[in-house]
Amino acid sequence: MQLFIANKNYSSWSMRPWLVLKAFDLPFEEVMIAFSEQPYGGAFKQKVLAVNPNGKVPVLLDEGQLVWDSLAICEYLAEQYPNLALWPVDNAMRTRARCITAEMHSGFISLRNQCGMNIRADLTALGQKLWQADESLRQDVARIEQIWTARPHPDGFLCGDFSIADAFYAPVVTRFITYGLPLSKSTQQYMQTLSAHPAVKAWVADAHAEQARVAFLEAQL
Ligand SMILES: N[C@@H](CCC(=O)N[C@@H](CS)C(=O)NCC(=O)O)C(=O)O
Repeated sequence: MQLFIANKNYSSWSMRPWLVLKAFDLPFEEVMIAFSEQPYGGAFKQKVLAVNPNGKVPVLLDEGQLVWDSLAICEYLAEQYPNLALWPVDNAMRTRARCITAEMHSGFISLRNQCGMNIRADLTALGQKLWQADESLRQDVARIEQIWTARPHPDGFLCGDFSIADAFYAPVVTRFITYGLPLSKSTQQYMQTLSAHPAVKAWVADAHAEQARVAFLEAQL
């Protein structure tokens, strides 16, 4: 399998299926298509379009089978590897994992728009301003905290063992760190648990090692 992704510092959608592949030790080759200076255009767009007609990453290529969109990729992997618990085994837990993953995939627009992923940056000053000014951001964070607090064990993952659901919330953890948002003790504990997962550590280390600074993805201070 080949997983096409963009810069690890910025590409939150790429992070999600990459974490799933890594966490479950699935065999794959990572193909990085770096963002260009033109917003989602230039050489980046040309290279992505050569693989994926929808022009976005992440995209998975598995022996000629093209799978695009982070959630479809994770569902595909869960089907391809039914013996691995990419989704929780327990029925109720699996349903919850699917619901909170779908909620992340289609929601939290304020958090996503206002606090773009930027693992290397320290944007705590901006985070404080946004927190004061934007009620919809505060509402997004409150809902995420509610979801995270409902995890079965305080020192565990969202639905038991690490699953697709945790992969979907991992970029949120990096955003909460970058923007220094005020968070409950329980939320901080989950952030520590997820940040200590080897797959998350590997992605974050790679993001720090990247050199490219992409102006249009940097916050306008
Ligand atoms: N819903 C898609 C979103 C993918 C997405 O927006 N990817 C960004 C990079 S993080 C991209 O390729 N953007 C290019 C564009 O919007 O033209 C998914 O879940 O994979």
